[in-house]
Amino acid sequence: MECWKMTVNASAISKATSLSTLGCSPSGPGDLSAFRLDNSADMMSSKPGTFSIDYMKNCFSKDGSCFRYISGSIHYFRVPQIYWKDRLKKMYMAGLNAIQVYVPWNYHEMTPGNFDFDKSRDVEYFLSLAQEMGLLVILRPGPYICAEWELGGLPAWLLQNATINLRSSDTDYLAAVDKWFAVLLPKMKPLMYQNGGPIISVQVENEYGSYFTCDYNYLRHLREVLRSYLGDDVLLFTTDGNQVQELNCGTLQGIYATIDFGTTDDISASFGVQRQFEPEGPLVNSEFYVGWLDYWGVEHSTIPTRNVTKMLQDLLEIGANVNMYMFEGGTNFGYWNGADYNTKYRPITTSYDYDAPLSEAGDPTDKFHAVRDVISKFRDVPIGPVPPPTPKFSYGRVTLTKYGPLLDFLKLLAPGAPVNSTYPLTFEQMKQYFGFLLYRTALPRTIEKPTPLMSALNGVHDRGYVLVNGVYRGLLERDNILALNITGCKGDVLDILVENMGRVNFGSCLLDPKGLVRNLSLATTDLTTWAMFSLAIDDVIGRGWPHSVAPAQPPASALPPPPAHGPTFYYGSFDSPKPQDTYITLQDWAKGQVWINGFNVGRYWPERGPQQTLYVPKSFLSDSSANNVTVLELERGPGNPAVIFLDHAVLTLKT
Ligand code: NDJ
Repeated sequence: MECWKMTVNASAISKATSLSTLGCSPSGPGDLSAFRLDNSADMMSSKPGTFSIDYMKNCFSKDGSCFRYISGSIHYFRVPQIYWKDRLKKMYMAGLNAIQVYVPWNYHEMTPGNFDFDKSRDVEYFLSLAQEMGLLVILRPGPYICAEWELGGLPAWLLQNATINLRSSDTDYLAAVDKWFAVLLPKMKPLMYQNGGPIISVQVENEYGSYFTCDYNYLRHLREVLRSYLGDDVLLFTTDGNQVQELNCGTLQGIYATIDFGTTDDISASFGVQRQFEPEGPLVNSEFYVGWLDYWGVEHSTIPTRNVTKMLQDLLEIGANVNMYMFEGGTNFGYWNGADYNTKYRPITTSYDYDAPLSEAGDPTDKFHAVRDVISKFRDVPIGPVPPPTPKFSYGRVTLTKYGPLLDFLKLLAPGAPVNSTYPLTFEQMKQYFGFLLYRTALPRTIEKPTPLMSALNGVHDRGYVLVNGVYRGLLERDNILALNITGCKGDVLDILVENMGRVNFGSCLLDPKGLVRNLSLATTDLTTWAMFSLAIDDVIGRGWPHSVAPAQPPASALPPPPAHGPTFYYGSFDSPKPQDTYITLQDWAKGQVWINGFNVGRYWPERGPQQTLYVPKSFLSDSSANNVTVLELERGPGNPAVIFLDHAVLTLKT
């Protein structure tokens, strides 16, 4: 796999352009009052329903008057639908006048040609709520969005085409993009500001200048498609890092160039770079990092509030437009997290708390109030109480029962015949895009002495749980554990349950197929004659299994002797007559996936951390019947299996 990354040389940028020459205030950066938003100006506007750039006054022009946005990012796909209004209200109360929103293609077109805009995917409803709340919208429809989201928002089914060149003018890729935009953009058109809706501007691609292809024809194509659906008066913009070489490849004539940077960057140098590409027009930091993302195995990221408020104040003082990324992070429910690849595969946690002003569960933090205080110096923040944190409840300890090893339920989980192939097929070739796939073969010879089962070419994407004749032998892990000693007799069944931990969303290694993507060998012998079972675990659990059919755990005497380690299902239940948000924790467990009432809450991995709890919104719970908890533990469950529901999140590494 060819991996290429743009090197970023921060020192290459001259600081010659000082803040005083950058301000977009007609009266100079010292005079902050010039930037106070004055809604009455909108009432007297001479060009109602217009949103454009005033190159003379170095500002956006809304209805004919200078306008500056103070915005925050929120992703509807990471927030339970019942809470959309609550989160938007809190953002409005923080003093924001806009939100910035990605649209993840893969969330809406899970399989080619099947589009889903219902319920949690109802982006039009989300945007109309924003408008109701008095928030404008900066829309980022991709098609690539990055965002620590599975494959940066691109559908994994694109990878069925082995030669596809993502994020380029490759005709196969563009044909798929065009079909998607032909569905999405007509839905966005009535929501454009020019048509009475909240969308003031639309981003083209995402930080395209950091991607190696540097294909202007691709950007040109997107520009034309966006214009053709949304109108020639749509304000298009790009966002890139704050380095010249990034804007070189990421910008295009007719699309306004903006940049992104965080609290450790230099405002003056950064905007100096924007000014090289946009000598006039508003200064825009499209992603001001007020927090940061988390990887499994790395301490929870935090950005100190004082650094955020200091830079926010500086940005607002010079009249810059700013979008805070993220203002509300939310959760990568299910299998939706992305990953980075930077010498090593680094998956993102289920929590996307992001140390944002609103916590993962949408609660105002100290950072929220500090940010609101800064904003209040520049515009009137709405009067009235900020909505309080949503109530949390600690449902306590819930005992689980071991239901049985995954292999015992193969007929149920994989009702169709397995696919046979000499060499292993990937998830994408199997048309299963998420979750778990089972690979089965037979040992080609008797191995008495421990012999390495090897993934010499690092081809287990991303974790493989190995069983011989149903007995768990250990695991292989991408970039980490490439060999596992096993023994067995000729003809013994070798099973490898492969877990997809989320596709790479950033950098040049976007081609990140899952499963056994290279041959496995037993010492030097390549293993062949595979049977592959697509597992519909989520469908089956979504239909109520195993609770719907589960007998109580067999009496202890009838249980087979341990070890019952390896991929195993557990189940249990608890009541919540008055459902409230809660957090589930699985402290003595190793690694796995949790469902509550069929909702895939996400991945747990307490040993790796930092995330120790999973957010369970009250909408996943029932007020009238027992709540079903289902756990798929992949390595080893505890002796006394139980989960604990807490009333607070724990996102820090175990000490
Ligand atoms: O546009 C990107 C956004 O979607 C910019 N970011 C954000 C980080 O949260 C997010 O992905 C970057 N991501 S630069 C790459 C992180 C690599 C360390």
